[in-house]
Amino acid sequence: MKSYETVLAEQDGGVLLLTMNRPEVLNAFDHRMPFELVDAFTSAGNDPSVRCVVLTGAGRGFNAGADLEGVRARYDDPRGPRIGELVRERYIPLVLALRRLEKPVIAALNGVAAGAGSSLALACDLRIASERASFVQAFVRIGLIPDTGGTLFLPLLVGLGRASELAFSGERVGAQRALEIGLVERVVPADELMPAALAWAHELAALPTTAIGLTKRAFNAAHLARLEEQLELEADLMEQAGRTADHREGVNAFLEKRPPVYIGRG
Ligand code: LHQ
Repeated sequence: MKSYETVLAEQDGGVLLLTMNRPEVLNAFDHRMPFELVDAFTSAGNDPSVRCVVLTGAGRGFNAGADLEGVRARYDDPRGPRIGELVRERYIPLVLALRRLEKPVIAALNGVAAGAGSSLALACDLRIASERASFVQAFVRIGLIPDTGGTLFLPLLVGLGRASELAFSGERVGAQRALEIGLVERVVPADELMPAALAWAHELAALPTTAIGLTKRAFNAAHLARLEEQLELEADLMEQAGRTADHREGVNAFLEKRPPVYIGRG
Protein backbone atom coordinates (compact mmCIF):
# COMPACT_ATOMS: atom_id res chain seq x y z
CA MET A 1 0.00 0.00 0.00
CA LYS A 2 1.36 3.41 -1.01
CA SER A 3 1.74 6.06 1.65
CA TYR A 4 0.98 9.76 1.21
CA GLU A 5 1.51 12.91 3.26
CA THR A 6 -2.09 14.19 3.32
CA VAL A 7 -4.12 11.05 2.63
CA LEU A 8 -4.22 7.83 4.64
CA ALA A 9 -4.77 4.71 2.53
CA GLU A 10 -5.84 1.40 4.07
CA GLN A 11 -7.15 -1.70 2.32
CA ASP A 12 -9.38 -4.38 3.84
CA GLY A 13 -10.28 -7.11 1.36
CA GLY A 14 -11.68 -5.44 -1.75
CA VAL A 15 -12.31 -2.10 -0.01
CA LEU A 16 -9.82 0.77 -0.14
CA LEU A 17 -10.40 3.43 2.52
CA LEU A 18 -8.93 6.87 1.75
CA THR A 19 -8.93 9.40 4.60
CA MET A 20 -8.07 13.02 3.83
CA ASN A 21 -5.82 14.01 6.69
CA ARG A 22 -5.39 17.72 7.48
CA PRO A 23 -7.89 17.83 10.34
CA GLU A 24 -6.63 21.16 11.75
CA VAL A 25 -8.12 22.92 8.69
CA LEU A 26 -11.07 20.55 8.16
CA ASN A 27 -8.99 18.73 5.51
CA ALA A 28 -8.80 21.75 3.18
CA PHE A 29 -6.81 21.00 0.01
CA ASP A 30 -3.17 22.10 0.10
CA HIS A 31 -0.69 21.86 -2.79
CA ARG A 32 -0.27 18.10 -2.19
CA MET A 33 -3.69 16.64 -1.48
CA PRO A 34 -5.27 16.84 -4.97
CA PHE A 35 -2.23 15.12 -6.52
CA GLU A 36 -2.16 12.44 -3.83
CA LEU A 37 -5.85 11.71 -4.37
CA VAL A 38 -5.31 11.49 -8.14
CA ASP A 39 -2.52 9.00 -7.51
CA ALA A 40 -4.68 6.98 -5.10
CA PHE A 41 -7.65 6.84 -7.53
CA THR A 42 -5.43 5.96 -10.49
CA SER A 43 -3.64 3.23 -8.53
CA ALA A 44 -7.01 1.87 -7.36
CA GLY A 45 -8.07 1.65 -11.02
CA ASN A 46 -4.95 -0.33 -11.89
CA ASP A 47 -5.19 -2.70 -8.92
CA PRO A 48 -7.63 -5.57 -9.48
CA SER A 49 -7.71 -6.33 -5.74
CA VAL A 50 -9.52 -2.98 -5.13
CA ARG A 51 -13.24 -3.31 -5.90
CA CYS A 52 -14.71 -0.33 -4.04
CA VAL A 53 -13.28 2.91 -2.60
CA VAL A 54 -14.50 4.86 0.44
CA LEU A 55 -13.43 8.51 0.79
CA THR A 56 -13.70 10.27 4.14
CA GLY A 57 -12.06 12.97 6.27
CA ALA A 58 -10.08 12.84 9.53
CA GLY A 59 -11.46 14.79 12.50
CA ARG A 60 -14.66 16.82 12.39
CA GLY A 61 -14.65 17.86 8.71
CA PHE A 62 -14.91 16.03 5.39
CA ASN A 63 -13.11 18.68 3.32
CA ALA A 64 -13.33 22.51 3.51
CA GLY A 65 -12.25 23.17 -0.09
CA ALA A 66 -9.15 25.06 -1.18
CA ASP A 67 -6.85 26.08 1.68
CA LEU A 68 -7.45 29.82 1.81
CA GLU A 69 -4.07 30.56 3.42
CA GLY A 70 -2.49 29.02 0.33
CA VAL A 71 -4.80 31.01 -1.96
CA ARG A 72 -3.98 34.29 -0.17
CA ALA A 73 -0.24 33.57 -0.34
CA ARG A 74 -0.52 33.77 -4.13
CA TYR A 75 -1.74 37.38 -3.99
CA ASP A 76 1.88 38.46 -3.36
CA ASP A 77 2.83 36.98 -6.72
CA PRO A 78 3.10 39.86 -9.23
CA ARG A 79 1.29 37.69 -11.79
CA GLY A 80 -1.73 37.55 -9.42
CA PRO A 81 -3.42 34.51 -7.90
CA ARG A 82 -3.98 32.87 -11.33
CA ILE A 83 -6.88 30.88 -9.97
CA GLY A 84 -7.72 29.36 -13.35
CA GLU A 85 -4.24 27.85 -13.41
CA LEU A 86 -4.74 26.41 -9.91
CA VAL A 87 -8.03 24.86 -11.01
CA ARG A 88 -6.43 23.33 -14.12
CA GLU A 89 -3.39 21.97 -12.26
CA ARG A 90 -5.10 20.60 -9.17
CA TYR A 91 -8.84 20.20 -9.42
CA ILE A 92 -9.59 19.19 -13.03
CA PRO A 93 -7.29 16.13 -12.85
CA LEU A 94 -8.91 15.17 -9.54
CA VAL A 95 -12.46 15.08 -10.94
CA LEU A 96 -11.32 13.26 -14.07
CA ALA A 97 -9.44 10.61 -12.07
CA LEU A 98 -12.50 10.03 -9.87
CA ARG A 99 -14.99 9.76 -12.74
CA ARG A 100 -12.60 7.60 -14.83
CA LEU A 101 -12.11 5.11 -11.99
CA GLU A 102 -14.47 2.34 -13.10
CA LYS A 103 -15.18 1.14 -9.57
CA PRO A 104 -17.72 2.49 -7.09
CA VAL A 105 -16.54 5.38 -4.92
CA ILE A 106 -18.54 6.17 -1.76
CA ALA A 107 -18.12 9.49 0.04
CA ALA A 108 -18.49 8.90 3.80
CA LEU A 109 -19.35 12.41 4.99
CA ASN A 110 -18.15 12.71 8.58
CA GLY A 111 -18.58 16.50 8.75
CA VAL A 112 -18.71 19.66 6.69
CA ALA A 113 -18.02 19.50 2.94
CA ALA A 114 -17.39 23.03 1.63
CA GLY A 115 -16.32 24.51 -1.70
CA ALA A 116 -14.26 22.11 -3.77
CA GLY A 117 -14.69 19.60 -0.90
CA SER A 118 -18.42 19.62 -1.56
CA SER A 119 -17.88 19.19 -5.30
CA LEU A 120 -15.54 16.28 -4.59
CA ALA A 121 -18.25 14.55 -2.54
CA LEU A 122 -20.81 15.19 -5.29
CA ALA A 123 -18.46 13.73 -7.93
CA CYS A 124 -18.37 10.42 -6.01
CA ASP A 125 -20.85 7.73 -7.08
CA LEU A 126 -22.63 7.48 -3.72
CA ARG A 127 -22.79 9.46 -0.47
CA ILE A 128 -23.50 8.38 3.10
CA ALA A 129 -23.56 11.12 5.74
CA SER A 130 -23.28 11.31 9.49
CA GLU A 131 -26.07 13.34 11.12
CA ARG A 132 -23.32 15.90 11.83
CA ALA A 133 -22.39 16.34 8.17
CA SER A 134 -23.26 19.41 6.15
CA PHE A 135 -22.69 20.94 2.72
CA VAL A 136 -21.67 24.53 2.00
CA GLN A 137 -21.36 25.94 -1.53
CA ALA A 138 -18.75 28.26 -0.02
CA PHE A 139 -17.48 29.60 -3.35
CA VAL A 140 -19.81 32.61 -3.49
CA ARG A 141 -18.74 33.69 0.01
CA ILE A 142 -15.26 34.30 -1.40
CA GLY A 143 -16.49 35.73 -4.69
CA LEU A 144 -15.88 32.58 -6.75
CA ILE A 145 -17.94 30.09 -8.75
CA PRO A 146 -18.39 26.37 -8.02
CA ASP A 147 -15.52 24.35 -9.48
CA THR A 148 -14.27 20.75 -9.36
CA GLY A 149 -17.31 19.88 -11.48
CA GLY A 150 -19.78 21.47 -9.05
CA THR A 151 -21.62 23.34 -11.82
CA LEU A 152 -22.47 19.94 -13.34
CA PHE A 153 -22.85 17.66 -10.33
CA LEU A 154 -24.90 19.97 -8.11
CA PRO A 155 -27.77 20.64 -10.60
CA LEU A 156 -27.65 17.02 -11.72
CA LEU A 157 -28.33 15.84 -8.16
CA VAL A 158 -30.73 18.48 -6.84
CA GLY A 159 -32.16 20.23 -9.95
CA LEU A 160 -31.34 23.66 -11.31
CA GLY A 161 -33.57 25.65 -8.94
CA ARG A 162 -32.15 24.16 -5.76
CA ALA A 163 -28.62 24.28 -7.18
CA SER A 164 -29.10 28.00 -7.82
CA GLU A 165 -30.52 28.50 -4.34
CA LEU A 166 -27.51 26.81 -2.73
CA ALA A 167 -24.77 28.15 -5.02
CA PHE A 168 -25.99 31.76 -4.99
CA SER A 169 -26.34 31.90 -1.19
CA GLY A 170 -23.59 29.61 0.11
CA GLU A 171 -25.99 28.57 2.88
CA ARG A 172 -25.17 25.52 5.00
CA VAL A 173 -27.32 22.43 4.33
CA GLY A 174 -27.55 19.88 7.16
CA ALA A 175 -27.56 16.11 6.67
CA GLN A 176 -31.35 15.61 6.90
CA ARG A 177 -32.07 18.34 4.38
CA ALA A 178 -29.27 16.94 2.17
CA LEU A 179 -31.07 13.58 2.23
CA GLU A 180 -34.43 15.18 1.37
CA ILE A 181 -33.09 17.04 -1.67
CA GLY A 182 -30.88 14.24 -3.02
CA LEU A 183 -27.42 15.47 -2.04
CA VAL A 184 -26.84 12.21 -0.13
CA GLU A 185 -28.33 8.71 -0.36
CA ARG A 186 -28.14 7.71 3.33
CA VAL A 187 -27.85 9.41 6.76
CA VAL A 188 -26.77 7.58 9.93
CA PRO A 189 -25.86 8.57 13.52
CA ALA A 190 -22.29 9.88 13.74
CA ASP A 191 -20.88 6.85 15.56
CA GLU A 192 -22.36 4.49 12.94
CA LEU A 193 -20.92 6.31 9.93
CA MET A 194 -17.75 4.34 9.27
CA PRO A 195 -19.19 0.88 10.10
CA ALA A 196 -22.17 1.64 7.81
CA ALA A 197 -20.00 3.06 5.01
CA LEU A 198 -17.58 0.14 5.13
CA ALA A 199 -20.40 -2.44 5.25
CA TRP A 200 -21.95 -0.79 2.16
CA ALA A 201 -18.55 -0.81 0.46
CA HIS A 202 -17.99 -4.51 1.22
CA GLU A 203 -21.45 -5.30 -0.25
CA LEU A 204 -20.54 -3.42 -3.43
CA ALA A 205 -17.07 -4.99 -3.54
CA ALA A 206 -18.66 -8.46 -3.61
CA LEU A 207 -20.74 -7.61 -6.71
CA PRO A 208 -19.57 -7.93 -10.35
CA THR A 209 -17.04 -5.07 -10.44
CA THR A 210 -16.72 -5.01 -14.22
CA ALA A 211 -20.48 -4.57 -14.64
CA ILE A 212 -20.51 -1.75 -12.07
CA GLY A 213 -17.57 -0.08 -13.81
CA LEU A 214 -19.28 -0.31 -17.20
CA THR A 215 -22.48 1.11 -15.66
CA LYS A 216 -20.43 4.06 -14.38
CA ARG A 217 -18.96 4.51 -17.86
CA ALA A 218 -22.50 4.56 -19.29
CA PHE A 219 -23.70 7.07 -16.65
CA ASN A 220 -20.68 9.25 -17.48
CA ALA A 221 -21.59 9.10 -21.18
CA ALA A 222 -25.27 9.83 -20.53
CA HIS A 223 -24.92 12.64 -18.00
CA LEU A 224 -21.32 13.85 -18.01
CA ALA A 225 -20.42 13.76 -21.71
CA ARG A 226 -19.46 17.45 -21.54
CA LEU A 227 -17.49 17.08 -18.30
CA GLU A 228 -14.08 18.09 -19.66
CA GLU A 229 -15.49 21.08 -21.53
CA GLN A 230 -17.40 22.20 -18.43
CA LEU A 231 -14.29 21.86 -16.23
CA GLU A 232 -12.41 24.12 -18.66
CA LEU A 233 -15.26 26.64 -18.55
CA GLU A 234 -15.20 26.57 -14.75
CA ALA A 235 -11.44 27.29 -14.82
CA ASP A 236 -11.98 30.28 -17.13
CA LEU A 237 -14.80 31.67 -14.98
CA MET A 238 -12.81 31.10 -11.79
CA GLU A 239 -9.96 33.08 -13.30
CA GLN A 240 -12.37 35.93 -14.03
CA ALA A 241 -13.98 35.80 -10.58
CA GLY A 242 -10.56 35.52 -8.93
CA ARG A 243 -9.60 38.95 -10.27
CA THR A 244 -12.44 40.73 -8.48
CA ALA A 245 -12.12 42.79 -5.31
CA ASP A 246 -14.97 40.75 -3.82
CA HIS A 247 -12.87 37.59 -4.08
CA ARG A 248 -9.99 39.10 -2.10
CA GLU A 249 -12.39 40.63 0.39
CA GLY A 250 -14.07 37.24 0.96
CA VAL A 251 -10.76 35.46 1.53
CA ASN A 252 -9.32 38.21 3.74
CA ALA A 253 -12.52 38.40 5.80
CA PHE A 254 -12.54 34.62 6.36
CA LEU A 255 -8.89 34.54 7.43
CA GLU A 256 -9.29 37.63 9.61
CA LYS A 257 -12.47 36.10 11.12
CA ARG A 258 -14.63 39.14 10.36
CA PRO A 259 -17.78 39.62 8.24
CA PRO A 260 -17.04 40.48 4.59
CA VAL A 261 -18.19 43.66 2.84
CA TYR A 262 -18.72 43.02 -0.89
CA ILE A 263 -18.93 45.81 -3.46
CA GLY A 264 -20.74 43.67 -6.03
CA ARG A 265 -18.90 44.68 -9.21
CA GLY A 266 -15.52 44.60 -10.96
C1 LHQ B 1 -9.65 26.67 6.83
C2 LHQ B 1 -10.50 26.43 5.75
C3 LHQ B 1 -10.02 26.65 4.45
C4 LHQ B 1 -7.99 27.30 5.40
C5 LHQ B 1 -11.59 25.99 7.53
N1 LHQ B 1 -8.76 27.08 4.32
N2 LHQ B 1 -8.41 27.11 6.67
C6 LHQ B 1 -10.72 28.05 -4.65
C7 LHQ B 1 -9.58 28.87 -4.85
C8 LHQ B 1 -8.61 28.61 -5.76
C9 LHQ B 1 -8.56 27.65 -6.57
C10 LHQ B 1 -9.34 26.56 -6.71
O1 LHQ B 1 -10.50 26.29 -6.14
C11 LHQ B 1 -11.10 26.91 -5.17
C12 LHQ B 1 -12.32 26.22 -4.82
C13 LHQ B 1 -12.80 26.34 -3.41
O2 LHQ B 1 -12.78 25.37 -2.70
S1 LHQ B 1 -13.41 27.84 -2.95
C14 LHQ B 1 -13.99 27.54 -1.31
C15 LHQ B 1 -12.89 27.47 -0.31
N3 LHQ B 1 -13.43 27.11 0.96
C16 LHQ B 1 -14.09 27.97 1.74
O3 LHQ B 1 -14.29 29.13 1.41
C17 LHQ B 1 -14.58 27.44 3.07
C18 LHQ B 1 -13.95 28.19 4.18
N4 LHQ B 1 -14.38 27.61 5.45
C19 LHQ B 1 -15.58 27.88 6.02
O4 LHQ B 1 -16.39 28.61 5.50
C20 LHQ B 1 -15.84 27.24 7.34
O5 LHQ B 1 -14.61 26.84 7.89
C21 LHQ B 1 -16.76 26.00 7.24
C22 LHQ B 1 -18.20 26.46 6.87
C23 LHQ B 1 -16.25 25.00 6.22
C24 LHQ B 1 -16.79 25.30 8.61
O6 LHQ B 1 -17.12 26.24 9.61
P1 LHQ B 1 -16.86 25.87 11.16
O7 LHQ B 1 -17.41 24.53 11.44
O8 LHQ B 1 -17.38 27.03 11.94
O9 LHQ B 1 -15.27 25.74 11.31
P2 LHQ B 1 -14.16 26.90 11.35
O10 LHQ B 1 -14.49 27.94 10.35
O11 LHQ B 1 -13.96 27.34 12.76
O12 LHQ B 1 -12.87 26.12 10.80
C25 LHQ B 1 -12.04 25.34 11.67
C26 LHQ B 1 -10.59 25.69 11.36
O13 LHQ B 1 -10.32 25.32 9.99
C27 LHQ B 1 -10.34 27.20 11.46
O14 LHQ B 1 -9.02 27.38 11.87
P3 LHQ B 1 -8.70 27.77 13.41
O15 LHQ B 1 -7.22 27.95 13.43
O16 LHQ B 1 -9.49 29.01 13.73
O17 LHQ B 1 -9.17 26.57 14.22
C28 LHQ B 1 -10.47 27.65 10.02
O18 LHQ B 1 -9.75 28.83 9.74
C29 LHQ B 1 -9.86 26.46 9.29
N5 LHQ B 1 -10.37 26.37 7.93
N6 LHQ B 1 -11.70 26.01 6.20
N7 LHQ B 1 -10.75 26.42 3.36
